Amino acid sequence: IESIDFHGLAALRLRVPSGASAVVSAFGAQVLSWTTADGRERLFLSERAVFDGSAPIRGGVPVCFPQFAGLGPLPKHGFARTRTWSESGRSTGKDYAMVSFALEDDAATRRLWPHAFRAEITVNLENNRLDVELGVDNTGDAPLAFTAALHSYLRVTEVEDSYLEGLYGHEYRDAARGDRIVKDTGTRLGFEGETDRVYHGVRRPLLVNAGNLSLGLDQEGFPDVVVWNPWVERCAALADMAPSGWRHLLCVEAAAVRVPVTLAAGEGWSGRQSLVPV
Ligand code: TA6
Repeated sequence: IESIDFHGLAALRLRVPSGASAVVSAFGAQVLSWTTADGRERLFLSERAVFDGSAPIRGGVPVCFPQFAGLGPLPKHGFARTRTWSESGRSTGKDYAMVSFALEDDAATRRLWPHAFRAEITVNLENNRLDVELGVDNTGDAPLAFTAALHSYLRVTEVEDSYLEGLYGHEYRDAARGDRIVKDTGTRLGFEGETDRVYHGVRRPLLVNAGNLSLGLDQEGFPDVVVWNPWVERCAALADMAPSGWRHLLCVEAAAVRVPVTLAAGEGWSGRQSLVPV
């Protein structure tokens, strides 16, 4: 584990013996790169991403907390992705490298969200997998509720040639089509236009079929899966995306969206997303 400067941001680079590596910035506690042992970058990071702290970083694994999207009064996707977190632990072993970053409430977070909390992101890199875990503790004396997501931007060669498998039979809320509730009846989900869905109650592992960038995904604690691609027009409207950026990303997010997580005073919760090359 070494400290590096990543586009002007303080970050840590994790390496393991297989040659796999990952970069995590303190800003947002965000994984910004994950290269597998075969030398392939597996995460999408926009070539126009902003790294000066004035905006969330477009790509990698942004942490959405304590609010997913615009589902409440907070800034979109909450404040965790635009705050600088503090390193709270690191360890390495024969075949893993792990770092944690923590964020606690302060005057600025309490102005937006009147709760005492401690959130922690733990990134564990192994020879052939990456695990990202979000832990949240209610450190106050009243209950709190939040929604959250690990908004992973997976790199794909061509999204139009990619498929997502494992969502058959699940219900989803289709945010790209008026928030309709739909039941998925296809064995694999292909991409032919703007896609913005929240799948509920997903307990099976998923497979992103993307040629030599294919990945298995698994999650624990997070009940929902969000699938997002902005496609041509929405991508063009995003200042921090190149016009063709949409082609090379597929967001598959481990999320707690439909039912907010409620924590009594002193209670904790955690959710994890695991990415495994196949
Ligand atoms: O996770 C999907 C989503 O909520 C979409 O609706 C889309 O807006 C995306 O996140 C990106 O949001 P951002 O604020 O990062 O532009």
